[in-house]
Amino acid sequence: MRIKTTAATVGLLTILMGSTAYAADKLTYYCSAQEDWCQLMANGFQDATGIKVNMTRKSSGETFAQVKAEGSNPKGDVWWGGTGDPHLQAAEEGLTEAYVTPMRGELQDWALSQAKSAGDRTIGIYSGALGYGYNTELLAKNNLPEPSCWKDLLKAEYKGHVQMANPNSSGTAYTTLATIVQLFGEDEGFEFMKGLHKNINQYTKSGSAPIKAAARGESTIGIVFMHDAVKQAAAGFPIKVVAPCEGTGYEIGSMSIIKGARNAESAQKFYDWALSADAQALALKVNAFQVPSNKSAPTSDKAPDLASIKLIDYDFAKYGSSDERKRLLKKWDDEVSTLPQ
Ligand code: S7P
Repeated sequence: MRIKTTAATVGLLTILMGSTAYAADKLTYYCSAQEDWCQLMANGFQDATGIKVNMTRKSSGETFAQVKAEGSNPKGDVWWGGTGDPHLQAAEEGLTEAYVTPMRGELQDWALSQAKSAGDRTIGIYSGALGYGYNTELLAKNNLPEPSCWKDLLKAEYKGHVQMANPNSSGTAYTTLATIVQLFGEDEGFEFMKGLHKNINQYTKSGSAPIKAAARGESTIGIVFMHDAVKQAAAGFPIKVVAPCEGTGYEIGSMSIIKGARNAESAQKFYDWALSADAQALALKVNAFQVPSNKSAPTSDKAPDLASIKLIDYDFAKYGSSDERKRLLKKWDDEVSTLPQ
């Protein structure tokens, strides 16, 4: 058969070829780490590949909700950063795509075990321990004792001085809730959350906001990942970082390709690049002090030393499961957040 070349067919071919090339050259990237790191990763990938990146930053729980809401008409291609639990939930709910990266040989075991428990629908990109930080000047000004344990935060003298995020929107705060339940058991853990509620001045949307408020002197104590508190101290704010004496939980910050991604090829390229030592080295440019998952990526001596922190054996499979995350969040909503302060 001979195709008659007309201006119309040439036009159509140009549009089709153009749109194919264009589809391979862009990436819609959802990011749940700190804004400055998200932006640096977007620019770094764009510079390394020429692929145009459109980035949106939201907290972990919020991004999960967005990916779920868009499930029947996905708009995002890759979700990078944020705590692992909502990534695991997304994997279980079939919202993300399995992908076996050729970068596996360069990664820490904990990054691979995250992938294994999700049937390769997610993977670990960094790790970090939960704790809290406080403003040393405000503490002294208010004649408050130095806290060093989780249970210290329940003391009546800290009323109105403690800030944490809302566990529905924030992966950091969900990690806090799951950590307290694992440390003290569910009944005592919820009693702890109720006691803590009396001292909370605000539940923020974003997980790192409480330590930024402490750094600015707007609040005294912020429950956050320790690396987020170190970042404020490294910026020169009077923040002391605490690894709670009873022990603490930790995160495996994760990355997932969104099911039905319109730019699947770009998403896989981003995934492989983000696991490289060079891409992970970018973290230090923005004082992101998590432990990188690539064994050759550099770390800072300012970063919390996970080996010297009493870490619990955080049950990622259980607390990242859809039923358990929904159940705990509903219980916190019903039994804690509604209590008077
Ligand atoms: O990049 C810092 C960090 O703490 O942010 C992530 C966090 O989940 C995002 O904030 P939300 O708590 O608001 O979800 C962590 O994964 C990461 O370590």
